[in-house]
Amino acid sequence: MIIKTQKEIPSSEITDLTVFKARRRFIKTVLASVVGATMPVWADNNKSRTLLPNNALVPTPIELVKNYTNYYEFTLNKEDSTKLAQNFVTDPWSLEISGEVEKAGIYHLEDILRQQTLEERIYRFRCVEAWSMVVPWMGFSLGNILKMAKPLSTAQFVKFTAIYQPETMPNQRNNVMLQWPYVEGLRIDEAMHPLTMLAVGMYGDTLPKQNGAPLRLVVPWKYGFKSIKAIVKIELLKKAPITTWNKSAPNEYGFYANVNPAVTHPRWSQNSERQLGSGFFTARRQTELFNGYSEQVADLYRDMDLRHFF
Ligand SMILES: Nc1nc2c(c(=O)[nH]1)N[C@H]1C(S)=C(S)[C@@H](COP(=O)(O)O)O[C@H]1N2
Ligand SMILES: [Mo]
Repeated sequence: MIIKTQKEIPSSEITDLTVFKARRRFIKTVLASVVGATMPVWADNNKSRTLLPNNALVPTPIELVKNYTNYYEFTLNKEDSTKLAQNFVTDPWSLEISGEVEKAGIYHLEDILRQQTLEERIYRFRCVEAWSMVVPWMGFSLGNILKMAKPLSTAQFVKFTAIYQPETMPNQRNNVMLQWPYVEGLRIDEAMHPLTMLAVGMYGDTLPKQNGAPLRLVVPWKYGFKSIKAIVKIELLKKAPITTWNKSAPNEYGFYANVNPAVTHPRWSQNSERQLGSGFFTARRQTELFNGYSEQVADLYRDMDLRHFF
């Protein structure tokens, strides 16, 4: 199935983000591994861009980002998923897009990638457990592929479902920890927001398996658990989906999960965060409302009580 080439984000929508042309190397490395080496479309595609916020974020060292992950299908231990995820099968991979859309379909990841302009975006990433990092992701706006499916006016929410692969995922096999598969959701305007991306790479390379290969969501103004890994299905819905963490502990994990220092989690103050890679004696960072992306996203919530809709 062929997806129409998407337009780049109009610059009016990324006002305070500076656009840079990314190095060619990014596309080549990512696509050689994701799509296979014989993809002339990509070799000649030099449209990849870097979106850098003005304050020029410094990425967290890659070794930390790769070896300190939350991937509960494999383990509760942040170090062990690096090894445990290596048997996980990511190729071939298809993505179903269905629900309240005109054009539902099942797409090979390769076909999707062939039609997308990959961008590098350096985003802050804040886990609800009060640690944070800065990651240079490679990917494209989620809105690009939602528009391609032509959402109906009845599409109010988006549900994301991660893969169910119990052969390689111990906690699925043993049916422990959470209800599987992992499910997340966004409101349609959040999903269409230009900051919301689907990532296929990071640090100029393919996404490591433990970081959510081959396709994950990244929503930089929300707590990390919203950024679901290993997505196989995206459904547009009339009503809010039931999501994994919200269902498992509704008093702790709201559907919105916007980063907000004023809304305290029962087990963690959300006032400040430990920055991965900073020295032991370095001061914690003061957590910012919407993880520092207020200017871009505050409008989405202008009439909402964020304490109630946490
Ligand atoms: N499928 C799936 N997606 C997931 C998770 C998970 O356990 N399974 N963990 C979430 C949590 S709690 C966080 S903080 C981020 C972690 O992303 P990272 O491991 O790449 O840092 O992924 C999120 N996405
Ligand atoms: Mo998290």
